[in-house]
Amino acid sequence: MKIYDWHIGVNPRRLRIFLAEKGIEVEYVEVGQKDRRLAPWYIEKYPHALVPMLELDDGACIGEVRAIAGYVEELHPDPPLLGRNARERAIVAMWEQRAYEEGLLAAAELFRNAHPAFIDRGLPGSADPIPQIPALCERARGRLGRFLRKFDAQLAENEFVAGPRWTLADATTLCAVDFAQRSDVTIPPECRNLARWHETVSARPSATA
Ligand SMILES: N[C@@H](CCC(=O)N[C@@H](CS)C(=O)NCC(=O)O)C(=O)O
Repeated sequence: MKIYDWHIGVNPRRLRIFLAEKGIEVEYVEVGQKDRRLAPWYIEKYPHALVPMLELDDGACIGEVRAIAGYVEELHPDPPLLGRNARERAIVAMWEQRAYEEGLLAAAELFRNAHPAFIDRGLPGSADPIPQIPALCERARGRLGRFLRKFDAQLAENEFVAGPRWTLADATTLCAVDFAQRSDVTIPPECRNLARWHETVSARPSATA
């Protein structure tokens, strides 16, 4: 099995962090180009035109970080990174989805509607040109502010995002916070719980995967 990767992409990083925490070594194939586009041969092979993508030895192509993580967790249950029982799995899924929708997608909205390299690629995964909408940047900043404060409150009560153990929800939240920083949205000084958590998870070897 191999993973099609884009070293600068936030979702590929989300998966690499998860796999590093699992302690699994996988073959990576870089499909990003210098012009910040995916290689044409990859888009032909995988018309969803998104990374990361896991290709199994039988040729099946599995996209979406959550789907790939679920597949890996089933084959390699230790350490459990999606929850150890039904209750924990529900809580991890809930916070992971919030981190994705409220954090990572908001950071992507800000980045993609502002960066000159994405002038006609306001959304990923489409062969059709999608113009940027600069007005979305302001809305995205508001979304990110609410995300950072919500997760700060959650981390006041919990060591990690979904409870006492590191899970995929931490990988997604870390990627969202770091991605927001690329657009100069930083952790507000009053969000001390989030800052404490960010320092801890950033120091884990997986953070540089
Ligand atoms: N929902 C997908 C999101 C994947 C995604 O948006 N990937 C971005 C990189 S972070 C991408 O492939 N972009 C291609 C492009 O911008 O052309 C997942 O969870 O894997």
